[in-house]
Amino acid sequence: MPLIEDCHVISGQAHLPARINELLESAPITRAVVLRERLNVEFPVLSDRLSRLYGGNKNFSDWLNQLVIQSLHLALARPDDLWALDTQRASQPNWHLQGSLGYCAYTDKFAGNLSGVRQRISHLQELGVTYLHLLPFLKPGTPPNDGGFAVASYDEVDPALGNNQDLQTLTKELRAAGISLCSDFVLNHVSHEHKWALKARAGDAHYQSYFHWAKTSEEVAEQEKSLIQIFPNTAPGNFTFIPEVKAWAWTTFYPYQWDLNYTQPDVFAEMSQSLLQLANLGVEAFRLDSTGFLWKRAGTNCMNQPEVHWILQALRCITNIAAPGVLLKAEAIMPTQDLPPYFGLGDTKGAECHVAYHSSLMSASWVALAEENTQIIQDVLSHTPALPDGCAWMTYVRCHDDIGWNVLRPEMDARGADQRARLLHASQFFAGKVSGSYAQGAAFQASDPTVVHGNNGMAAALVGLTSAQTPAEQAAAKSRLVMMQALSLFVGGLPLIYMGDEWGQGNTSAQEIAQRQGPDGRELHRPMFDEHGFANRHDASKIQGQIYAALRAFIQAKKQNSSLSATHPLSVFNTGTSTVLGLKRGGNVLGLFNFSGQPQTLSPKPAITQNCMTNGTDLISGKAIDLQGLQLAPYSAIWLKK
Ligand code: OTU
Repeated sequence: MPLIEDCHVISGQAHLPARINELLESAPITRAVVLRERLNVEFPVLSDRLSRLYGGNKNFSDWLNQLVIQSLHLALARPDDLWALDTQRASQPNWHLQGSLGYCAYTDKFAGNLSGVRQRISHLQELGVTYLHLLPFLKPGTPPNDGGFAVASYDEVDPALGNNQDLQTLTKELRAAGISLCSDFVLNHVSHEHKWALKARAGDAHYQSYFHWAKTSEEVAEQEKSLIQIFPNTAPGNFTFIPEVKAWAWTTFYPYQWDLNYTQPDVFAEMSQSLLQLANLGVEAFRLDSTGFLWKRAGTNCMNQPEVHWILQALRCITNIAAPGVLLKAEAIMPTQDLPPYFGLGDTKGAECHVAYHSSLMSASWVALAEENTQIIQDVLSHTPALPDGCAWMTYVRCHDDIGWNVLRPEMDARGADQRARLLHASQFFAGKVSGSYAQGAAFQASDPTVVHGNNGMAAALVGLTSAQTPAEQAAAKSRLVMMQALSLFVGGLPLIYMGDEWGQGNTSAQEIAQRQGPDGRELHRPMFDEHGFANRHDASKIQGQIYAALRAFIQAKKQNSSLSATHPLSVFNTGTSTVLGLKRGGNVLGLFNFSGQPQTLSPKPAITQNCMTNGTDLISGKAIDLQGLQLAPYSAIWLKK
């Protein structure tokens, strides 16, 4: 693809349009010099990606220049401390990979409001958190609003949680404590109460072009043929009739979430500027919600289209220009093979997101637990490539969404036509519908009992902690929970712990769910943070204290041993039995994860010696370990170093 005409790179210097040069000449010299350096690198790439998307529009060059100028104004307005952070991070591309730990919470359920979160900073520090993802805190539409994922204004904090000043104060305090704040950036859709949607509804043709419309029911039916359903029970279909417009708005998620039309360049321009404004309030990371859906192409499932990657790469260029310390995280809940492009690997090569959720690994670890067999994890890892410098997987055991099973279809299909039944089994297992199941979760969005979709429930409920009747059952549940977390910690560049999982909080009570707006099954794992359970976290006689201590030991081991860092390559270690997953980090660290409820003895010598690691020191107990004949307790995780 050609670069646009007015941008040539002459001996390492991008030739910048006159208006951009004028702005830089009038800017304070120290910032102007740095911005010019950044533009030298980023402007050619930005021009290229945006010309692929919008180059056919007649005012493209003016539009592009305007976008860059607005971004430069925001770069010039960037507070000094954030500007300094940008500079520091630019020289350390792996800054977010050193001993990182994420934590994810709802502001209201965790701490009341944004100011309340400040009172929790010591709790986060005690756990070792370096990255805090607060679920949507921008002004949402009137409930139901999909837990805030229907945003009515990207420029203001939800008044129920505070104001922009509170956000700025919080980000500063977190930063001083070594914690980066991550905000959701819901860029696929807006609330039907967002001003663009209101104007579109009122007949404004410009704002109507911000959305996708189907004019007839036949057109809707035709499109639906190739689309999937995200919420088949609570929001069937992908279109919603808007009487004022006499057309159907494209609504992939809930009817009140209108998908944005990224063929309209103003949508890209407005969203990218909102992101930079939030970055200037101190938000250090953005979770780019539902990125897979950003581009529609008739006749396809409208997921992961190449244009999605041009959009994200252009966004990366803009942050690299105006806020390079900011981290972009792709929330693309997609099969393993579709994930590498979000890091800029594959056909759509180019710098893209720094982090992406490894949802396949998450779902696979739950299937493995239900099956007491780790084959599916090994299959997923074999499709997981090494990442470019500065990139990391976000690993996790649970989050605010359901565990989606369909991301594992490709791995199952590759094993045989009958293998998808394993996903149905896992789903029923975690819904507590299989005999012998200890789980107290629930199926999500599956009206037909033979169709698998997702499962809800807090980790503690899924591993059997809340159903445990005896000390032995409780101990087994605790081991399952800690092992699952130890796996996430071992694999992740940026492992994420979901609110309450650090001490084993259970599901939201039925009573509490009944009081909430909207019939969404995911409320099951969105409880109010339980102060009583939390207060037991240092009490070794209580299960909460035991979980917390065991988890912290792994967190500390990871922080203290740089050889566990995700900058070292990960490979599968053949343990000789598929009930025990073996993973190697670099050349001298090994993780063993026994997914079976039975003790396992590692015996087959050839498998172990082939792996060139026969002994080591247990990173938790400090004891010397010989792999030959090693006894692994049920559901145990062992990390050892040669
Ligand atoms: C994301 O999720 C959010 O995490 C959900 O909480 C929102 O409901 C949704 O977007 C809409 O904003 O498809 O690729 O439970 O995994 O909806 C992103 C289903 C998504 C989620 C799915 C999801």
